[in-house]
Amino acid sequence: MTEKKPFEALSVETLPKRLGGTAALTTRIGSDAAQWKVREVGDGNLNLVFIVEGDKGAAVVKQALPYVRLVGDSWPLPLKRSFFEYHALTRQERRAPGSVPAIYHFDEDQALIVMEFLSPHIILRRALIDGRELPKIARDIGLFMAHTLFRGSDLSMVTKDRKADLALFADNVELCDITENLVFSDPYFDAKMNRHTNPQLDGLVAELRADRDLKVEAQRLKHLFAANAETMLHGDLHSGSIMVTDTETRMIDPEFAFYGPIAFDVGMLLANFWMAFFSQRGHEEKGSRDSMRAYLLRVTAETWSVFRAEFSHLWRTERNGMLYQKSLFEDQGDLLGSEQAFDHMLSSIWTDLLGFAGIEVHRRILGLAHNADFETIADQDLRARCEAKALRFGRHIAVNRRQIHSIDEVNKLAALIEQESRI
Ligand code: SR1
Ligand code: MG
Repeated sequence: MTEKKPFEALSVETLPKRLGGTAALTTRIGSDAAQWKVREVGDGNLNLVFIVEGDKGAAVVKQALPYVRLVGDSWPLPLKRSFFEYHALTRQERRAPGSVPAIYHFDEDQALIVMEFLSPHIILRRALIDGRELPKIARDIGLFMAHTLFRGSDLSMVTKDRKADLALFADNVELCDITENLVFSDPYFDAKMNRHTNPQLDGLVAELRADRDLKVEAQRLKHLFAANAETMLHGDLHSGSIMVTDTETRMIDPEFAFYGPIAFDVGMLLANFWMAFFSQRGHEEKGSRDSMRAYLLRVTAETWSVFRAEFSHLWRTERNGMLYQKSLFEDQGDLLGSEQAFDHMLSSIWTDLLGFAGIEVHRRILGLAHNADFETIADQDLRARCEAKALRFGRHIAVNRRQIHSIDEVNKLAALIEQESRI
């Protein structure tokens, strides 16, 4: 039996010595660890991320810390999130081949994953801030969501396997707790770690925190998030969790994975496109972003349309799980029954994703974890104007989600709010 070593955080200095004997790494990047070049590049809220280059190639080493990096050791966070990330990545690769980085090695005790170095990929959020119109993201992300969300559910999986996974990911308690508080509750009261652009947004923030309909809706969505264990979610699918080139899209960082509602991943993702849209006004130093704004609205429409079409295709071709069995519908010649059931399901996903999207917009402007889309706007008044529009948009789609029936309707609303001048 190999001896269990106590956890120790890696550093640029210690990494070559500690991982120099790891065959999964040395065979790919070169065995002379003394020659490795190591950089720590983690810019997320939680973990260490190293790029390690050797004479044969490069790899990424991601290591969890026993606390929230953004806040420090006053907020402990279990290392086991690395275990959930590893298991989520292996499932995503099976369900949506080629959509996540290849995994070379996992060390549970050291909470570290060695994976493919994606180059020349950059973080999608950065690309959108820079005004890059990437041609493939809508299609790639729409397909990724349809494949992972359908194939991780009772529509597709053997029920015994799904229940085993449900139990496995149910232990990702602390990361769910972060979402439950930071996304669904903290933005709507004066929680300790909240911050917002002040004093410019003070009035609007007070208005939103006094908005009974909004608070009730946020709690109904939290209830759905906590109780509707429908599929294995990525759990944190925002534009900072996606790496892109003009021709490739990869999803990273599924450490928040757990069994929850299909609409959560889709809503969070679309919210990040809508936030990118509202933030463009703050990035016009080098010229108008009209074209970028139009592009972003097209991307939301195309992502939803690709997701819907692929989900429908999987419904017809891969519905082999215990839900809505073919024996009740297609096998009896009742194609209309199958379509009726599908329409119900899709319509719930649509209504719920609007709610999750609205709430995600709010938490990125009112809570602890903000977005670079807005944060990099140096002029505070301009930033507040962009944020205020996004906040009003988020409130509208969350509270009125049952009365909104198409993505065009949502995008028209976004375009209208974008034209407003009030704060
Ligand atoms: C304390 S963690 C804050 C946020 O960072 C992660 O990326 C998640 O989005 C989480 O809500
Ligand atoms: Mg992350």
